[in-house]
Amino acid sequence: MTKRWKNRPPGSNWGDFGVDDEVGRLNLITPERRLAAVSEVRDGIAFCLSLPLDLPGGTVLTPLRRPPVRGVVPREGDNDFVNFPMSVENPHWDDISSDDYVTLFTQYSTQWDAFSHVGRHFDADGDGKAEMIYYNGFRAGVDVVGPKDPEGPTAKRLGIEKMAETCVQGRGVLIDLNHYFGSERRLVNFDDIDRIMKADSIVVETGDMLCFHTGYSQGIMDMAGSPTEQLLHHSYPVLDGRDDRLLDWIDRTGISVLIADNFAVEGFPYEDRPGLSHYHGLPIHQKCLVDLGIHLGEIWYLTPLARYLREKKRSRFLLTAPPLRLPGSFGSPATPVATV
Ligand code: UVW
Repeated sequence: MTKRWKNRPPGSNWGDFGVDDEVGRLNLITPERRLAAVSEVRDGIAFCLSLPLDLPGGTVLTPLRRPPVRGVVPREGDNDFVNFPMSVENPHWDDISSDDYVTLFTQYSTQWDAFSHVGRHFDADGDGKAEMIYYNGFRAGVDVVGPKDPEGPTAKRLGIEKMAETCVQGRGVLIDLNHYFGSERRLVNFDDIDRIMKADSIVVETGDMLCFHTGYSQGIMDMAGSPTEQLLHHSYPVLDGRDDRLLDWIDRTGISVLIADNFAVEGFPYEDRPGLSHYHGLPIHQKCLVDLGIHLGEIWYLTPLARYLREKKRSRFLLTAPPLRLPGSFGSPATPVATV
């Protein structure tokens, strides 16, 4: 394959997993590391780490993403495909059956970000002008195309199906911010995380799938479909993407993916930076999705797992979390499972 870039962003790992790589740090989940993850299963208990996909409810979180709309498939005569008597097709059959369809905003609820979800303006081809690029130098308008493209809208490269094909199974490690910070909105920096990891004896190793529990999704559950602006935008901890030591730590840990139970992992939107003409709106998204090939999981439901782990003085578990194998998609709902 030909290299599609001359310059790679400083601090990025483009090309390190191959010039054509589309799964980034998921390459680090080797068979040996998956076996080590399986050895974390001691009690045989499984946790569903997804919210019901019709939560948070409404469009207060963002008007751009709407709740799922379900419908039923019409069938012969006056019948819908609900409790449909199959004798209509064959008088000898006594079965009944139901089928439905759904219009799903892939990032409305518990979800994964694909690498085609966030890119940036960067001069990768060295012509002196910034172009729009994604992880490993894949290009907007070429590899990720919109509805005006005859094949679009789709990610011809970096679609979420690439992630699904890896199965996304490895060792989960949970850091419990909620235990220390409660429901207070605050930006969590490297020092905060370092302190908590020492207090809770947490070690993160290469290939680990790192989860931050903030309590946000429990807040969503408690509001049962009618969440307030205060809860969704002004409560619970968020990571401080403007802390360079935190960004550096995310890189150095060797984590394969980064997950949180909040909206965007990080504190989006940040305050404006007067005097700067250009800066990242989502620095953790940039570091992870664009520079390092680390998928982000968002709005996961981590509270019951976090409580269990704290009671048992544990932080590790087996995590199985594939997205939908939906070709070309920029993100996907997920129903992750933690086994402890
Ligand atoms: C934001 O929209 C801020 O984050 P994401 O697109 O990853 O959900």
